[in-house]
Amino acid sequence: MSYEKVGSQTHISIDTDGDATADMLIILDGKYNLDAGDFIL
Ligand SMILES: [Ca+2]
Repeated sequence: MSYEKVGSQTHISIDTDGDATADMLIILDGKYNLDAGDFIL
């Protein structure tokens, strides 16, 4: 899982099958500093 700030949003990319290509993208409206502790996966 990784995230990047894009403009005024934060994009979270999640690779669910381990092939190094993101399969899910979550877009947060706003800029956030995230870490693994912010998620329950
Ligand atoms: Ca993948």
